[in-house]
Amino acid sequence: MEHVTRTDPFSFSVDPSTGIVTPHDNLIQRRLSHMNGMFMDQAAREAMLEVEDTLLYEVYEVEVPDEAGHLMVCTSITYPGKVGREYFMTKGHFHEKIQTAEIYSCLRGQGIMMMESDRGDWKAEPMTQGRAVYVPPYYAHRSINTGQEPLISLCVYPGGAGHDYATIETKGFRKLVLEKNGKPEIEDNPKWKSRI
Ligand code: S6P
Ligand code: ZN
Repeated sequence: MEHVTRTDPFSFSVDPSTGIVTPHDNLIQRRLSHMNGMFMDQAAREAMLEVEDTLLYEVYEVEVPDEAGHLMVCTSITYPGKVGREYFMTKGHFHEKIQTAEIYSCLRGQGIMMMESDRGDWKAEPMTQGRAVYVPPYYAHRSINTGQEPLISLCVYPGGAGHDYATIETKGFRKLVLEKNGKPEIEDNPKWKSRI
């Protein structure tokens, strides 16, 4: 893959049916094996892993300087499926510079953006084609695919924002999205630990 750092004006294409960005510089692929302890039903995850290390989500990144003033841009593609009753989702993170926001513009699919602030406030917003979600500063964010097709968004966030995965890995989100009677339902995470 061509590896460049772009400082001149440029354009790129985004295929709304696959989320593939052309040209892109990095492709991140997260599989079930990368999500240790993140799904509620550990036994269901282990049983799935014995059969296949399923691809849960991908991120196509366009490389621009990771510094204030630039805008980081990527697509986020979460595939449909469940681990036990819990829908496939991203790890979720705070930005390392916690005061930085992000926009997710949904291009395809159905899902929920779960957001939770460092103070424990939370909000779930619908993700569907043609709808955008504003993730404010101080909010961790996770995309959850509750539909039957890939959930695809174009994400834009400030250069230098960085990613803090460790907080969510150790404390979790306060709320989970689980299937109940064939529909997504928001439930308390029994393992959630307050950050305050
Ligand atoms: C980056 C932005 C997205 C996510 C992507 C994967 O700030 O929020 O591009 O990186 O949705 O999620 P995660 O939690 O594994 O980075
Ligand atoms: Zn982010």
